Amino acid sequence: MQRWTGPKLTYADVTPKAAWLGRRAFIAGAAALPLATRSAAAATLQGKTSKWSIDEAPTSKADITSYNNYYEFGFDKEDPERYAGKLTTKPWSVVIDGKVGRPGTYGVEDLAKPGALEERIYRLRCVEAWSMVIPWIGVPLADVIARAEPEPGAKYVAFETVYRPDEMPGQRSVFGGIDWPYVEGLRLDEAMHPLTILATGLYGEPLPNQNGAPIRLVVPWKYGFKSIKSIVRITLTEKQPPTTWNQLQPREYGFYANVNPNVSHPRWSQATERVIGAGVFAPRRDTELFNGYADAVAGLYSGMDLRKYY
Ligand SMILES: Nc1nc2c(c(=O)[nH]1)N[C@H]1C(S)=C(S)[C@@H](COP(=O)(O)O)O[C@H]1N2
Ligand SMILES: [Mo]
Repeated sequence: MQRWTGPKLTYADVTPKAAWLGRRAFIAGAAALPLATRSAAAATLQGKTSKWSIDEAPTSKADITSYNNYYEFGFDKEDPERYAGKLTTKPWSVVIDGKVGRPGTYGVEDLAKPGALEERIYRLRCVEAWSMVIPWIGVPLADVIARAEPEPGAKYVAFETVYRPDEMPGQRSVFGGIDWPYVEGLRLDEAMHPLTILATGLYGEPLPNQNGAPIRLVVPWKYGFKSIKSIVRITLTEKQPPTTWNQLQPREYGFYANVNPNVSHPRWSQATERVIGAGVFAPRRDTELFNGYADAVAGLYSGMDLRKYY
């Protein structure tokens, strides 16, 4: 059996689950286990390695799946893990419509075909000033959009999360003032950028519900709230679509939401971030412009005032 497809080993390929507790545990655990045991723990969702992955140790699977923002299941970080199990994710389809030549309804397996999956190890920076490194499995959004054949008038892409108040307690709550379903959007060129993916897995397994199963957006150079979970509709539009956090607090959350250490949130600095899993005594990390992806994406915003278009 082929255990990896590229020259670079991936964490999902070689890391036994028992050792998914951080880098030191990984090194000690992996070295202590025979090769057969390691391959027995191999991924159930294989993704080809990608040049877009960063070379940083991922946050532990335990932290990635227990410290979440998914307001449909509650406002506390532990709520999504506790309550998201109720969400039915099979079958699941995604409508692609709007300014496209080939609108349609697609199953998740069709949008993210097993043979097309890639592993993308990305930094995730939440607007709340904490960060993780997550080994996603997914496909470039550009490929999905190209199949739908965008029309010349298409300038933006709107995304919508499932609306299912019977399975999502947060959608039954009037607190917080969110107008469900959660919606997000990108400019078409941002959506077509090779870093932008639709993820269906992490750590070599299908996405846990709390992380946005069965399919969610990941845009690593933007604050985490842009990376909308459990998507049921993707619509190409001519006008900039409304987005949930911008509608709720337009002064605090913009449409662009590019990670930027120089533009503070009105209520806190964005200059540094707390690294989840690094321990209570670890220093905060300096936040990087575009979350460290400036070389790849700064060109999308040339000539734009990033203070105005926050
Ligand atoms: N539908 C939906 N998508 C969402 C959210 C949400 O509350 N609802 N939270 C966002 C925020 S604020 C962040 S930081 C990321 C967190 O993703 P993770 O829990 O997989 O780390 O999901 C984003 N996507
Ligand atoms: Mo976030």
